[in-house]
Amino acid sequence: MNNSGLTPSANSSKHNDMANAIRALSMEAVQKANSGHPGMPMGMADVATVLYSKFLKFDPAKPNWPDRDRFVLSAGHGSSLLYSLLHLTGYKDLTLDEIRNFRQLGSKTAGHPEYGHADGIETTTGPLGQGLATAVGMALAERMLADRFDALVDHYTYVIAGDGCLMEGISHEAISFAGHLGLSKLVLLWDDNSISIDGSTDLAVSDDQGKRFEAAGWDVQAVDGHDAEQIEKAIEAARKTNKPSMIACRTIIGYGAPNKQGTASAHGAPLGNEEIELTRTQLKWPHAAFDIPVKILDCWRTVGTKGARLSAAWEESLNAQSEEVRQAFATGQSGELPADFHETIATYKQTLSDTAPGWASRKASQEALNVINEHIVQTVGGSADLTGSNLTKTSHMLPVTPDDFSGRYIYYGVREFGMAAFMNGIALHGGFIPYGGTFMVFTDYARPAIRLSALMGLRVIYVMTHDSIGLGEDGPTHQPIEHMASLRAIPNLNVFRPADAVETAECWQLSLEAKSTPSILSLSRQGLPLLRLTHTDENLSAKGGYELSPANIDAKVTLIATGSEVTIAMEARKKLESEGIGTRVVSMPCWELFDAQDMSYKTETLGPGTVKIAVEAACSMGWQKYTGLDGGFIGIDSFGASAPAEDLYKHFGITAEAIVAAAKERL
Ligand SMILES: Cc1ncc(C[n+]2csc(CCOP(=O)(O)OP(=O)(O)O)c2C)c(N)n1
Ligand SMILES: [Mg+2]
Repeated sequence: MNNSGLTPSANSSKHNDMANAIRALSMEAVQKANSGHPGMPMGMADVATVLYSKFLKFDPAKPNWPDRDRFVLSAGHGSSLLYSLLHLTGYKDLTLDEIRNFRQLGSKTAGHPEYGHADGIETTTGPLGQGLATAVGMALAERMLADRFDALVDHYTYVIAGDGCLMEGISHEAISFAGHLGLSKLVLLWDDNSISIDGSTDLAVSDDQGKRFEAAGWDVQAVDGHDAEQIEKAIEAARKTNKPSMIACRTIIGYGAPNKQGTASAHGAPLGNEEIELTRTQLKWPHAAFDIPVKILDCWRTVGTKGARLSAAWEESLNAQSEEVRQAFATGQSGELPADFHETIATYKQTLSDTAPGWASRKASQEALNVINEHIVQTVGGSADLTGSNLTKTSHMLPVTPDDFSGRYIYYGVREFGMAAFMNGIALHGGFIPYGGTFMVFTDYARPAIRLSALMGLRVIYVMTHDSIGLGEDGPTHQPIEHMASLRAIPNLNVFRPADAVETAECWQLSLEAKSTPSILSLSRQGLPLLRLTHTDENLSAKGGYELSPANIDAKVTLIATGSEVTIAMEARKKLESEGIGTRVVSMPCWELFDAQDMSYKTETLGPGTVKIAVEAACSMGWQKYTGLDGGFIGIDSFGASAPAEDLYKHFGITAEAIVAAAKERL
């Protein structure tokens, strides 16, 4: 079977048995589900066996032990590799029944690894390349937390990535950023099998991956990915370098399946019963399906129990810390906010209502952050090269640099997708609350990772400024139109568009309090007058929408607006009321929170029996759920244009006059 010159027989029989247990479980689970990817787990079984048995620091009995090594299966289609490892090493969640139930409804063994379904799954993977970028975020968080708690944090981040992960554009952002920061405790094991779905990778790619990584500042090695000794030596060396490490593991996809190995046919389909029998013979694995002989299972369980000693030692070092240090560490891990956080924001809101600043909401965000970052030490800010525009950096924040990880501000560079995935990794790692900014229009560049923040239920806060044609001269490439609607379409994502400085503070509070929901803060470039002149301690944005201004006379019209257009709605209200048409204004900073209110609150707030006009400098999609088919919409359903903001608002008809006309038309 050494059709590529590999010498697996040189491995110890114990190693071969352990690796074959992974191969067997993986091919059998895929066969039983009649779907899945046997090739990658079978090809990487030797590498995974060496990694888990010789290096990975983990304790299945304490799966969330903060100082465990992180293992990320970036090639998420190979999920059965991870499930096999978790089962074999003794994670309680991953019973043999779960393996048998691979890919079935309600099982913990979904088609791709899903964060939160079972202990030991450190992140959701499947969208290729993102796992690698998420792992970079984890490795960065490790360095930063180690800087703060050096006696308590010292672990590695290991990634298995395939050809697909390395072809994806985000791999460039991830590799480049990790190399720049010198994340030396990041070890990437590349499943170098030269096969992807369409066939040989040389159909589409001819990069010299080693040179590519080297150019980005990584240490690079290459090994026979079926030779346990070579793998072990390479990982050993990788752990010692002062650079992130990539080990190209030359493997045969579907290793052991005589007719399918080394070909794309092993990638993503069951091998078939006949081929499975031939594989058993070839691997000298005579055991029945899902039967792991006790002796081999024992070897694996011994690997699993080794970690207990390490996690206990870690507990001891935790207990040896001062009460203050333990408390600080625990707070970071729990992600709880200070008990007086609401009060702090309320006090700050009072000063806003008193002084009525006319800040752009991006500026209001920075001012809120001045209060927040002072109060919550876990926040870590950043921007994708738009710090001065996003206003994400507060005065006392020092940058994170390759030589100093004590800072709280990350210059992510022009890497929006990377930034979002790194923030997912930081949030998953624990100890920090990441927020990061770019222009709202470039949520498109970050979207796949925003989607995973939402799917995983992570507290990641996206500070998205320049949120409409109100940004002016930069023109239509920079002016978001469909972005609010497209982001609102993502489940479990709170999309906030605050109207003034008070609402901005409230939306920041809500973003931080939402421990399992990411948030988008959609913020204006242009100045906005303060509308909330009467202070209340209550966070009015918490209900998503509320009556900002009642009608002075019998209400005939309800204007529902968000962000910068609330000001315009307030102007229109004044005009309508001066003509004897009672008009209410509802500010709606967050659809998702409004939708979660009870029906009577929603109906009442939307003004039953009144003419409803929605106002938002974005596309109309979705607004009819509040206005009804007979309601009106003032916004923009085309691309914008390059001109001063004021001219654009007039040109596209987002004006108080247009609102008045739309209301009157319907009365
Ligand atoms: C972003 C993204 N694009 C496409 C896919 C579909 N897909 C799953 S695996 C795969 C090929 C991956 O090739 P490789 O990483 O070499 O895996 P191998 O075939 O070696 O297991 C593709 C295109 C995906 N999961 N994610
Ligand atoms: Mg491949």
